[in-house]
Amino acid sequence: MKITAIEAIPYAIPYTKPLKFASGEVHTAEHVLVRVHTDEGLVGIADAPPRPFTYGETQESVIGVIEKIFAAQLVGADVFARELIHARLHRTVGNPAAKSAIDMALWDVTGQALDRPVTHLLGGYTDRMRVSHMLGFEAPQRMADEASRMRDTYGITVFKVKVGRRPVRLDIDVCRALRETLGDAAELYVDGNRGWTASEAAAALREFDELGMTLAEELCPADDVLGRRRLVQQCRVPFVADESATTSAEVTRSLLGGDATAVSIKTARTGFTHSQRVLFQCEGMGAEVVMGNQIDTQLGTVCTVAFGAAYASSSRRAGELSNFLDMSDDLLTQPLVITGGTLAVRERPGLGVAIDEDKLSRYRQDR
Ligand code: MUC
Ligand code: MG
Repeated sequence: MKITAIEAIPYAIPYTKPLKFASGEVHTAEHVLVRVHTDEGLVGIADAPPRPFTYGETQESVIGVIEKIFAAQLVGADVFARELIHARLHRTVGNPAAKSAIDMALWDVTGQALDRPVTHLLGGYTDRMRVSHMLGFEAPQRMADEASRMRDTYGITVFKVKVGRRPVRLDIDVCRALRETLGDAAELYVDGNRGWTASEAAAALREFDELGMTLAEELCPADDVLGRRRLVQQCRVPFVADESATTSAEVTRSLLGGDATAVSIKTARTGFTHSQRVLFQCEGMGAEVVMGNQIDTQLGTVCTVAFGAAYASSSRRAGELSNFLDMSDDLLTQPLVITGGTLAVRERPGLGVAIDEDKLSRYRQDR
């Protein structure tokens, strides 16, 4: 089966509540829907969320690289020749969201062609994941109220708390309010998006220990090499590399260099193919993984849960699967449902999802 065309469609859907964190804020999902067409009539889909503040991609760059470079390299290629396709994509540096969307859309086609869900093709370990909800910057009481609402409405009991503000006390107060409101039954962990210096983060770690935080992610920049290494040595819980380790080579450097002891895997930036490589590498090196959220839509979230549920090691911890709840609308015909604090995989061929064409017409920005 051959690739005949790749569409890159820009669209914008506002958030009902913006997500704010140390490296940026997102008010509108300005993403790119990628559709890979084949000569057998099957069409694979995936979402590309540009994150200029982390990887330098924009909606325009995702569309540009797909239309000007990747389409010309891939049209005519065999859908199943995954290594050859990746070798061609690899000739261009960077552009992780654009490459990942193409990769996942091709897996979608493969699943449809074999009449099997992608999650089964990847590994088929389990049919659902526990959900972790990410709480963006707000005042302590508002964040505690949001967490209580998520617990009462969806049964979510795991929360990732965005930290990295100054003074450090601001975020300590938030974590304390969350612990007081949710009690010991809730799992809480923190993500600093490189907002603090290593010494600010070290002071915060001591308080986080008392509050029972279970993971610490990107509290200071990994480029502050020695400071970060000292911080990781002091950390009593797994220290997660997210944006500082986005390729398997970076993961190796990060784990061997003492920049981190655990890794966040985001299908939005490593697709399924490179997420597999990172996951197997982490298993081999004895590092835990967390399925992260790149502020994903429902389509992005379907991909995260399809991958996370496929393996024992990626489904052990709760996955970050709920940020789509803050979007005012979505493109899927059938919405995702979180119940009992879990999200189920789609048990249909491919990714098992379809785009609502009326909604796409409403939100697309190229017509
Ligand atoms: C995270 O884990 O850092 C914030 C920006 C982004 O790309 O992902 C998020 C969440
Ligand atoms: Mg992070």
